[in-house]
Amino acid sequence: NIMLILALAGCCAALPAAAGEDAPAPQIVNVAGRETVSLDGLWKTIVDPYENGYYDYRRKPLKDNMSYFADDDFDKDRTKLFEYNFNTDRTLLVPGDWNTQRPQLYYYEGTVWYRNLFDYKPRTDRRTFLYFGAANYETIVGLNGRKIGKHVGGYTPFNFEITGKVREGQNSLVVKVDNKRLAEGVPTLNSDWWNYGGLTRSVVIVETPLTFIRDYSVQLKKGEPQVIAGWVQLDGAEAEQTVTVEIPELKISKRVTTDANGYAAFEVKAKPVYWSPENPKLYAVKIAAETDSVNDRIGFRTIETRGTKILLNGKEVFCRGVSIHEEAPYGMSGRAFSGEQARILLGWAKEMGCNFVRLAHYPHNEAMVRAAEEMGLMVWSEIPVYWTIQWENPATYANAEAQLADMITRDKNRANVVIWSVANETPHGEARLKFLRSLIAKARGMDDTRLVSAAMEKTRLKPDLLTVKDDLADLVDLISFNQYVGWYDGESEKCDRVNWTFDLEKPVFISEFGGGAVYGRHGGRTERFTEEYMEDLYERSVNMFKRMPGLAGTTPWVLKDFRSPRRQMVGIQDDFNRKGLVSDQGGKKKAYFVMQRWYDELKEQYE
Ligand code: GCB
Repeated sequence: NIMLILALAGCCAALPAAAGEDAPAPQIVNVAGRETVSLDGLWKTIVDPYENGYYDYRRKPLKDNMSYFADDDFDKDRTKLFEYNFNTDRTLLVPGDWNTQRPQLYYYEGTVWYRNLFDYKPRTDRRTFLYFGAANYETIVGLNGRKIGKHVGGYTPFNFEITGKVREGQNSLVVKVDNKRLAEGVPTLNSDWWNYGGLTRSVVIVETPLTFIRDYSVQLKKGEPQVIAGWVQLDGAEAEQTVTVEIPELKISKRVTTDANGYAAFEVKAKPVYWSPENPKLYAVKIAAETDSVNDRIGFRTIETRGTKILLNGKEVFCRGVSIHEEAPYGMSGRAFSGEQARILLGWAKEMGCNFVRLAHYPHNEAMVRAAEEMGLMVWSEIPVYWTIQWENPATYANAEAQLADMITRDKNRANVVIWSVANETPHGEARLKFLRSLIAKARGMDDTRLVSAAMEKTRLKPDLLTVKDDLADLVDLISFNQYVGWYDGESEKCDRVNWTFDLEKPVFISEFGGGAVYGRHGGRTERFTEEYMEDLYERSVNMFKRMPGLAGTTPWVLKDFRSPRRQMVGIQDDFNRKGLVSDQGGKKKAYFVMQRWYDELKEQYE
């Protein structure tokens, strides 16, 4: 049947490249602990809203040598027609979002091309990878005129192997970053934070031995706090090697042999001093194979729930937290990426009395998690499954699961990370439950040592009696939910009237509450957007929490005012969600001190 053959041929021609062909290589962990060459700095850029450098005028993808990946220009041969030129175009700093670097890009959602010319000297005894801390949202990478891979998702790291593709002398690295929001994306079209685009985290070249230690897990064994357990994963032809896991301070030197897949698991008895907010103890750990070795600093602790309590190292703990967006402090604004920025943000949390932070609503940069670990802050880490994801779309699920897996892969050795969260304020329903059930299973399958949660929503039983009624609550370890009594739900006095009841025996965790105020704007306690309203709301909220059965933690929304396109009121919001306890310029609002006083009390009570 000729028609059928033609139809099939047509269909196949239109099929995207086989899955996996241009997918990133498996994630390399602890990149900071390896031989790297930074590609950070000023990159040449081309702003390309119509994707002219990628599609022809029939909207068919251009061949590499016709696209901007070719990195040709008019200066090379002035008899040829070129309508782009990286050399004469403008620059952007990497890492960094483009929105806050160039006024014309403030609201921009689309493609920007980045180019970096770098010199390199390949070595026959080394493999070479290109590692991106994150780029928002879809990234297509080209090297020396050829596309080498693609990644989707704005907040997780990815790396491509360029061994044999990177050449001696000058190399042209061209990256197409597109932050268009997509209905099928994770997050989807709608959210409440700025869609910062660009190469938002560092880009580095990672050099490894031919067979190298790609990944490892070194943590306390589930249920056995006197046993350190884990595994090592080699990558390369010499898969079978002797590997030693050394923790000199604990006098541990454990030898294992990797199998034909380069994998070995281990267990060793140990009596570490446990990591805790009061004593964020980390140990120097060295993983040494025959062909490679990696150093890290790793802490050990247990986290579990018993009834309505959260136990850290077997002891009841109240999570005195705050939610944080990954945005730079002091009006530097834009996406945060550095350890310095992390220490300022986390310093405000510490000063408020926190022992915990909720890193909302996506995985933050690794420097943030590591700074929190050193400063004694437990972490709730989440993926951007937010509001209305396409629950029935298998590609959306695969995307969400990949982001979850990459988050866990990157941060599984961080003792301070105690909660993986899979969703925020998602609408009830069968498809959603199935989607989230699979994500939860994935998280537990990869890591059985931590708690799994989701930020759910409240349900009203009677006008003044509230609860959480969500099938998801059965699947997660906490009854964690966002509630805005006194802001979206009534006036602040409502906090005095409502009571809460929960039918599950699990710790209750308020993952969000609060309201907005402009720093320095004053008025009566019932006038919205004044510091007095916000202070009053926080005082009443705290009183309400004191009556809440099983409460084990709170992370008010939010540490700092953050940019959001949903917040348009001029003179008050000016594109900022004003629920920060600290203003975007670093001013502490009155409500900050309400939290500080309460957290001081709680510290006394629990320590
Ligand atoms: C929420 C969301 C958070 C918003 C916040 C708000 O429930 O989880 O992302 O920013 O409310 O301010 O409305």
